[in-house]
Amino acid sequence: TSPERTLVIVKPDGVRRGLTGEVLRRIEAKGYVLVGLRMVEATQEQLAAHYAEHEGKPFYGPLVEFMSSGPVVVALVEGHRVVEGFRSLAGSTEPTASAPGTIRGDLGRDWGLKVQQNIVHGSDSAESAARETEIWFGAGA
Ligand code: YYY
Ligand code: MG
Repeated sequence: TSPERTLVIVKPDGVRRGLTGEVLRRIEAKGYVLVGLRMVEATQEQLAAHYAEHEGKPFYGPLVEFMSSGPVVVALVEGHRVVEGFRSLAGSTEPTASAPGTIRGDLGRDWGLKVQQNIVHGSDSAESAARETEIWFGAGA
């Protein structure tokens, strides 16, 4: 079987704060391989598809607005158990509660806003990764 892949997004807060290189550095330092990389202004269609599971939740509107607030950097990352591995590198959803050593724990904090600006997204399963890869890189990536 081919190595597992995950879909990583450096969110607008991460790009604005100049943390894109730091996030990619941590991915590469862990030994994962970047197999796709692009900077984009996310469309409403991409965000609606990407966050379909959260539609109707109180943070959904602020989340889509935040994700549209500037460019994002989308990376396709490959490696054995990389889905679980990148979630571990990223830390938990709330930056304040994320363990030091993780991206969100080291670099993120709670800003008292309606939505967690937590620097990165990482797919939560191989199935999600395949679905998200098509959204951001198109079919056949
Ligand atoms: O996978 P992960 O990003 O850690 O969290 P999800 O539960 O998938 O939520 C996606 C995204 O939504 C999260 O990164 C921040 C935001 N969010 C929020 O602002 N407040 C919540 N209570 C839950 C999620
Ligand atoms: Mg998620």
